Amino acid sequence: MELFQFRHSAFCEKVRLILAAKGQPYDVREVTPGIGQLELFRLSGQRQVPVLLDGGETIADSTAIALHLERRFPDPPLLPADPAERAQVRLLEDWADTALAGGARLALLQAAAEDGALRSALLPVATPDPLRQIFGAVPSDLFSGLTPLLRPERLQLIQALEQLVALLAVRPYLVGERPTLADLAVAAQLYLLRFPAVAGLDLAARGVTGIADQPAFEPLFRWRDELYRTVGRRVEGPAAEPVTITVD
Ligand SMILES: N[C@@H](CCC(=O)N[C@@H](CS)C(=O)NCC(=O)O)C(=O)O
Repeated sequence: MELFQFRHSAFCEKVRLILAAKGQPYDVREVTPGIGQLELFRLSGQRQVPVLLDGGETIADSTAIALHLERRFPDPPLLPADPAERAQVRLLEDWADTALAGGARLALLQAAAEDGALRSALLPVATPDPLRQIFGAVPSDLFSGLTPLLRPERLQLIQALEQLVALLAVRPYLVGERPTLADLAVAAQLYLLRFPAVAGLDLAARGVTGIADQPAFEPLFRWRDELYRTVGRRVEGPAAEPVTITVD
């Protein structure tokens, strides 16, 4: 299988977590933003990552990929057999992919606006060093207009994280006694709030100030790190060189 991805995309991380949980090997194809996406469009009929190539099949969208992998590799199951639990998992996955994803993305945008080093660490792998330095050095006040806009979303995000902490204080996983797609979808979005070790040396353990370093959220990130160990999501080798996709 081949995964077309952006390295620091939470939706791509969701697919990488699912592939790890299923114990399936895959190759990573790092898509160059812009030009690579045009070619991705020719390949998949849309321009977003993740896209999974599996034999002759091209699957776009992390949920479609999750369902495909669940059918093809049913063991271990990431969707419970019990219909009510399964429904809970699907609802939580959808919440993670929408509300949580939106809040986490905005919070990271705000953090990157305030922190040049974080900004340059997040650039695509292909970015040449001089450009990376310039991007990191852009004065923070150029971005400061963002801050007031983000306040309600940030409050909503903090409240959601508090609910997750409360849930996970009394149970090992969000639904049932073993990891499900709900856990992986939530953990994938937490990637943006505090980067796990797999994000690489420049980013590991950094994240959104006020969340990544907030003691109240420590149990949530510990749960996330433990989940990575449980499903076997490990640090990959050196970051894949970006590939410009060619489609015949
Ligand atoms: N619903 C999609 C969302 C995928 C998505 O938002 N991908 C982003 C990266 S995190 C993307 O490709 N953005 C580039 C663009 O929209 O042009 C999924 O679950 O896979």
